[in-house]
Amino acid sequence: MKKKISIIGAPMDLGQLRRGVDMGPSAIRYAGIVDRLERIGYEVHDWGDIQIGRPKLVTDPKTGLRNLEAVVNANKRLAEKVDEIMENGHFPLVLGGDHSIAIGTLAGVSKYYDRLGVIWYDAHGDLNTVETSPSGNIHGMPLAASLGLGAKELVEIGGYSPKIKSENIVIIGARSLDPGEKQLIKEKGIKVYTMHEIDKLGMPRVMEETISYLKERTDGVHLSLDLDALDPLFAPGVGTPVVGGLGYRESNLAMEMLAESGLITSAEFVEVNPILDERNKTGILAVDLMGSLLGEQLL
Ligand code: 6HN
Ligand code: MN
Ligand code: MN
Ligand code: MN
Repeated sequence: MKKKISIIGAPMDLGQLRRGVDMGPSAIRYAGIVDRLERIGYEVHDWGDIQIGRPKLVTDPKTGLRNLEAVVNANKRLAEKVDEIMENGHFPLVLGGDHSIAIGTLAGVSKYYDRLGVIWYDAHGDLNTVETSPSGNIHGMPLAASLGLGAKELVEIGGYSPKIKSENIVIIGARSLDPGEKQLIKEKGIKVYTMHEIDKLGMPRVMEETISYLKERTDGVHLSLDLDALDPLFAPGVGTPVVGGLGYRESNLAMEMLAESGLITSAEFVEVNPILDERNKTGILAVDLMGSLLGEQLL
């Protein structure tokens, strides 16, 4: 893993309906991310936040898509910043914001790899398109958009498509998939560890399999971690909580195994909503997970 980390905040809340997730980057900073990474031994550069603005909330009457233009513009800015971080040879660590920002992160990262892998650690698949979305919320679409599916404006962010291939994705923690997402997963043969497989196999086996699967087929791996992958008991500060989720130690172990593997080349932590949180519990959890991912040792 690289010795220099660049942090960029994407205070985006336009990809869904619960206000407050725009404060996620602040909550994560106040939970001490910079100190934490410096103590591990990294040189940490905090690039601050990209501008989102305060546009009027809109829903397209034809497609049902919410705040498309604003989400596209912010993701273009994020993609440029992440690209610049990559150009400097630093490890990009993106703080969300709702999960729609993954489109911009991947647009910035993916052109540096021929075969970028993605670990999507999430209760959801985020594989909806205009046709399949039950909500019109773009935070339910970033993985589809990165595969080249869905609204053209989302797919073309960064000026190229697709950013990733379906065979280079591993989804971990899924327990709330919409009918169209299930169909797409089957059609494309996307590798998914739902809670059922995780319960049965245990996290160590799931991570061993994930790591060897991605190691043999990719030349870089992005971790997109949605805090709602964890059970709401541990991560109450998220906009779309789903019961029956991943545990605290289970998730730290997953991160520690990724650290040992040396596989991860960029990461984002999304959906921390301080308004819904309990005393920054979810922000602090995010920082714990980042520490584990980036090689913090218990002894
Ligand atoms: N997330 N599948 C639902 C939708 O509206 O498309 C929920 C999406 C949640 C997205 O948590 O990042
Ligand atoms: Mn998500
Ligand atoms: Mn690429
Ligand atoms: Mn989610």
